[in-house]
Amino acid sequence: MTALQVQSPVSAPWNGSLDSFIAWERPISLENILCNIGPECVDDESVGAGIVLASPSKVDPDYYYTWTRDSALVFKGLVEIFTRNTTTDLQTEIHNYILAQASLQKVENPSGSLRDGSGLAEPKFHVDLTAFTENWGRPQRDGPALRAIAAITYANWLLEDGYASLALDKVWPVIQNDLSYVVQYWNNTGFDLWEEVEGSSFFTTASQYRVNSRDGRSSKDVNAILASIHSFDPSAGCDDRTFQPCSSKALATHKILVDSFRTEYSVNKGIELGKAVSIGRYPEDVYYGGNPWYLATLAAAEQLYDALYVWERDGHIDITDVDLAFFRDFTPGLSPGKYLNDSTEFGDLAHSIATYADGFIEIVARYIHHNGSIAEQFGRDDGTPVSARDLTWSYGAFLSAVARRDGQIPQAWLNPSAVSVPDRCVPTSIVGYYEAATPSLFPLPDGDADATAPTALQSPSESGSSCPGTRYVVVKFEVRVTTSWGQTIRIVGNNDILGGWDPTLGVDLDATGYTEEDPVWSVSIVLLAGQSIQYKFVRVGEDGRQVEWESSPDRTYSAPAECETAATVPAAWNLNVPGE
Ligand SMILES: *[C@@H]1O[C@H](CO)[C@@H](O)[C@H](O)[C@H]1NC(C)=O
Ligand SMILES: *[C@@H]1O[C@H](CO)[C@@H](O)[C@H](O)[C@H]1NC(C)=O
Ligand SMILES: *[C@@H]1O[C@H](CO)[C@@H](O)[C@H](O)[C@H]1NC(C)=O
Ligand SMILES: *[C@@H]1O[C@H](CO)[C@@H](O)[C@H](O)[C@H]1NC(C)=O
Ligand SMILES: CC(=O)N[C@H]1CO[C@H](CO)[C@@H](O)[C@@H]1O
Repeated sequence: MTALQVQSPVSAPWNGSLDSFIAWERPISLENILCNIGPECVDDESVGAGIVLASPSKVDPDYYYTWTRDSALVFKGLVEIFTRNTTTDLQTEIHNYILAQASLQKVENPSGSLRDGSGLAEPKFHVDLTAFTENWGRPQRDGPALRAIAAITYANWLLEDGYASLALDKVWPVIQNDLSYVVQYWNNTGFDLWEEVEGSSFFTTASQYRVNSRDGRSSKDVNAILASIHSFDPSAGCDDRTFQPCSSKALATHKILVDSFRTEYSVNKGIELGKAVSIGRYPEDVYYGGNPWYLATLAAAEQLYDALYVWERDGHIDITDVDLAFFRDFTPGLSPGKYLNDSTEFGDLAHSIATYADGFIEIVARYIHHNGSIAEQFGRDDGTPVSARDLTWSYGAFLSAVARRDGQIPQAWLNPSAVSVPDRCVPTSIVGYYEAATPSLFPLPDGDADATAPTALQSPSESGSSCPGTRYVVVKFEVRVTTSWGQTIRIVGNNDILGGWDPTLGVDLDATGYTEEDPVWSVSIVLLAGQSIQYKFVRVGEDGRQVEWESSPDRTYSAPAECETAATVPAAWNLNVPGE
């Protein structure tokens, strides 16, 4: 592998016809993605089945690892391709991916382990599924959410096609851990998707919602466009709260971001407003010289195709003060208002914006390697491919952008009953339920739907529940105990999440509700329906080490086995009344 790949900036396939370019590049992209996934096409036995190499490049840069984020985004796209055309040979790859992720979830790593979910946010692993232990920007909290989205997309297809028991037995155990992670850690800071800045990343939060910064940058970052396209729910219209691709906020952001690159790169020189330009990650980027990225340029197109789909389906474009500047690049003098699909304005805008979107794909067509390979970046001055070759995510970005161009839309994900967001952000957290998923082979699909499927969705028999769907109970443990400043109350007990009686582990309670009159500490923990535990509270000193145990006998608790999904267990320190 050479350093900066010296490749011809002249692209043979580009002859001025976007349709023929797309028809040519689509199978190349799919094949090159599959060639970056173990084991078949990868010329290296150590790459596990279903493991996605970020790139085959081993030096300058060394991307010969598997990232949870990249793998999930790529597989979300492959699952979409499979569910649109189930005769494609992708199902085995999808199964391999789920099994590989089940294994990776269990690998102890520098971010932590599965015991308390902390290890799920480890951003990358070696290709043989061992932990990467060198310094890195970790944890990265978007990984579990994105992996859950990819797995849920496949599980939904299994459910719809009558394979409910496969969804429950093989896919749900992986999803369960990742969703547990999201409900527990969503409000913690972490490293952003570019692995450079620690803080609250919009992309991460948006990915987490689907299931502010202090970094010295302008805040213009293509992660906003990525958040918008990966949160696209065609049933949500142009909803601003979920940053849908056609929402006013997402369109205003699109314009500001794209315009910030107009003056940034020589390749964009002289290209006027309303015409596509090459897009990078963020204007201040210096990585590999700070170049445009293929996946960023493709994302700019994808957002517009998503928007066009919704406008055309709904028959109108609503222009507000917030996104007016975006639309005025195409029709100067336009006013805010609702433009129906029989108006000249609608027709003109739809046409111009489709051309604008195509322009971003044309840029990619011009600057990829002439054999159809897509690297990570292309030179800011001459469009020459730069950095890692055959970046798996670049191919995934190409396939999803051109699918949207064809009107192929993703699954809806918004809960239709979630019609409002709270006025105030409350950093609630629930300690999740984590359990190692046992990878076992998927039975080969024989085309017959599983006849016993519907009953498989009932609770597992070990929970003893007679309520279908009740598998988990959110149990709120409360203890009333006076503490002094700096002290913490922790719950320690006989299972993994409670630290196996190790007082340095266990789960800290929260003093948000603590007052002098009612000194209450509490924490919500997910237990299995019917699960029994033994536990005690400990008071941890200001130094974090000194531990004072309750003097009363061990407490015991059994979560409801029947139909409840929530329970509260109040207690007083050192007062364990049996049967309470
Ligand atoms: C581009 O090439 C394709 C065949 O690869 C051909 O069908 C198409 O007409 C060409 N377009 C132009 C503008 O030459
Ligand atoms: C589905 O995929 C198969 C195999 O790749 C292909 O031959 C067929 O044309 C595809 N069907 C459609 C409708 O795209
Ligand atoms: C305009 O939108 C409506 C839906 O609101 C749709 O039924 C109609 O077919 C659209 N007309 C055109 C010309 O696309
Ligand atoms: C395309 O060419 C580049 C540069 O020579 C090479 O690294 C890459 O493997 C080629 N891709 C394919 C699919 O042949
Ligand atoms: C990282 C993160 O999102 N932190 C937020 C947790 O919730 C509070 C609101 O109560 C925010 O202020 C933090 O920014």
